[in-house]
Amino acid sequence: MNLSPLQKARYEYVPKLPGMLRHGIAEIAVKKGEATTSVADQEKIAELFPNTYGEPEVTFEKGQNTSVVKKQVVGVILSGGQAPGGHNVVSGLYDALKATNKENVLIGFKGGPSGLIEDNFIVFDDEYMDQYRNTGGFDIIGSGRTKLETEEQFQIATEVCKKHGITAIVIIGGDDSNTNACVLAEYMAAHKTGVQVIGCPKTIDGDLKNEDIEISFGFDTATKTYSELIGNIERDCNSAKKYWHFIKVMGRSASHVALECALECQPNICLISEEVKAKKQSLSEIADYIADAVEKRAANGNNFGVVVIPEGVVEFVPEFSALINEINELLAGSKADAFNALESWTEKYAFIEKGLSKEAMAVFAILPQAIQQQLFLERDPHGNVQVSLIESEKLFAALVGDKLKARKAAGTYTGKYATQTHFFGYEGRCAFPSNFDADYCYSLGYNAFMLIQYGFNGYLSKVSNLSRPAEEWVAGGMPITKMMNIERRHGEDKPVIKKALVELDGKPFKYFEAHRDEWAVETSYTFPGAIQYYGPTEVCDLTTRTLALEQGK
Ligand code: FBP
Repeated sequence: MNLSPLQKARYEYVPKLPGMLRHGIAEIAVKKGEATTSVADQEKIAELFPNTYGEPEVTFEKGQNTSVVKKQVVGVILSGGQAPGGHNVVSGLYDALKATNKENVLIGFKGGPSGLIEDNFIVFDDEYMDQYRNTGGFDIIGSGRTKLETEEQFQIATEVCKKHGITAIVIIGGDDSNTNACVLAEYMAAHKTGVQVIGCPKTIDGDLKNEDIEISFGFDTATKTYSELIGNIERDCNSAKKYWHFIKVMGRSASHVALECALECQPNICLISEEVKAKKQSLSEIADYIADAVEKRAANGNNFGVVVIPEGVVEFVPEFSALINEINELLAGSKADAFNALESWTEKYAFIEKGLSKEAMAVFAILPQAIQQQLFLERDPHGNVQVSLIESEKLFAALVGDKLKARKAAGTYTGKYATQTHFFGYEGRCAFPSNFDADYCYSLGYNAFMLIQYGFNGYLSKVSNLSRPAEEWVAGGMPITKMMNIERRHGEDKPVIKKALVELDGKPFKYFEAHRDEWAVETSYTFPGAIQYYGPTEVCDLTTRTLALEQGK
C-alpha cells in the first residue's frame, strides 16, 4: 500500500483515553449504579428481555481490577454505513484485550453482520491492526447492512461462536444494529450460551443519541468535512457573487448533520426536516421561503447565496410523502408492467395523471420533469420509490427558479438567479477521524472490552462528558434495554431504540432559529476550514457546536 504522509503521521497518533482508563488494566475497577428501566413501555420491554432488562448503569474508576481472568475470544462486526473512527473502535478493543491477556483473540467478521452468519472472518494480529490505526473507513473488515434479527440467524451465530470459542461479540452500529445487538444479547443469555454482546454507537447521521449517548461516532468528522466544503463554497460564492448554491448533505432522515453544518458555516438558508414536518410545510411554501431570501438579498445587490438541504427533507413534506405512497400503490405488483410497457413520457404522464388523486397530481405537476421521471425510475427491490435518491438540491433550485420567474413577471423581483447544486455525503464518511473521533472511538472500543471483561451482556459502551477534555471523560456502560421503546414497524409492534430527531425546543435548533433571519439576508458566512490534526487543542480537539450547545457551552 502506498501511504500518504498524513497516513504515516496518523499511525503515530496516540488516542487519548478517559482519565479513569489511563492507569493500566490492573487499575480499572467497576462501579455499579442504580437499576435501570426502559425509556418507555417498561412492562412490555421487561417481558421481552427477561434476562437483560433492569441491569444497572456501570462506570469505570481507578481501583483494583477484580474481573475474572479467563481467555477471551471476541468477535467484532461493523454494521451499516461507514463512519470515521470505526477502525479506532477496533484498535481500542484490540489493545485492551491484548493488554489484559496476550492469549486473548480478536476475530473480525467480514462484510458486516453477514460475516458472522457466513463465518467469514480474519484473526487480528499486531501487524494487521497497525495498518488501520487512526484511519477512516471500514475497510479493515468491511461492513454491510444485513440485519441480524431472526431466530434462525441467532442459532447459526451461536454455532459459529461455539466453533471459535467466542466469549463475546461487539457490534458497532447505529440504532437498528444496536437494537438487534440487544435482541441477540437476550437470546444468548436465554440460551445460556455464555456469549456476551456489547454495542458501540456509530452513525454519521447523529440520530443515535439520548440521555446516555451524547453523540454517535463519526458525526464529528463527517460534519467537519462537510462544513469545510460548505465554508469553501461560501467563500467562492462571496468572491464570484454570481451563484446560488444548493447543497444537500447526508443524513437519511434526521437533520442533525445539516443543523451542525449550519451552526458551523452560517449559510443563508438551512432547511430542517423536523421543522418542515411540524409546520406541515408544502414544497411551494418551502420554495417561497427560500425565494424570499433570494429576493431580499437581490434587493441589496447580492445575487448569490448558500442553501443547505438535509438529505431526507422531502420525506418530511406531508404532501410529498402522500404522493410517494400513491405512486407506490400505482405501480404495486404487476401494475408496474403496464406502466413500463408505455414508450413515451407523454403516454406515461397520462397514465400517472389517471392514476393519482387530484391532490397528489397537483404536487407531481409542479416537480421538474427530471424529478418526476426519477420517481418512476428509481425503485428499491420492493418496488418502492427510493426517496433518498431524489435530487432534492436540484428540486429546490428549480422550484425557487419558478417562484422567481413569477415574481419577476409581477415586478417584485429584478435580480439574477443562477444556480449550482452539490451533494456532500460519501466524501464525509471515511475521512481520517478528527482527533475527537479518534479519541472517542478508541475509548469506546477499549471500554467495550472492559465491559466484556467484567461480564456484562446487552450493554452499550458509553463514554460521556464529551465536551470536556478527554482526561475528564467518563467511561462505562448502559444496558441497551434502557434505550428501548415499542414502535410500530412494518405493521408490527417492535422493541427498538428510539431514533433521535432534531428537537425543535432543543438548544442547537433554538440558537439556529434565533440567528437564521439575519443569516438569510446578510452575508454572515463562517469558514471552519479543513479538519486540523496537529496544532493547538482549541483548534484540533474541538467537538461539534451541537454538543457544545446541548451541554450549555
Ligand atoms: P448508517 O445509519 O448505517 O450509519 O448510515 C448512514 C448513511 O450514511 C446515511 O446518511 C445515508 O442515507 C445512508 O447511510 C446511505 O447508505 P448507502 O451507503 O447504503 O448508500
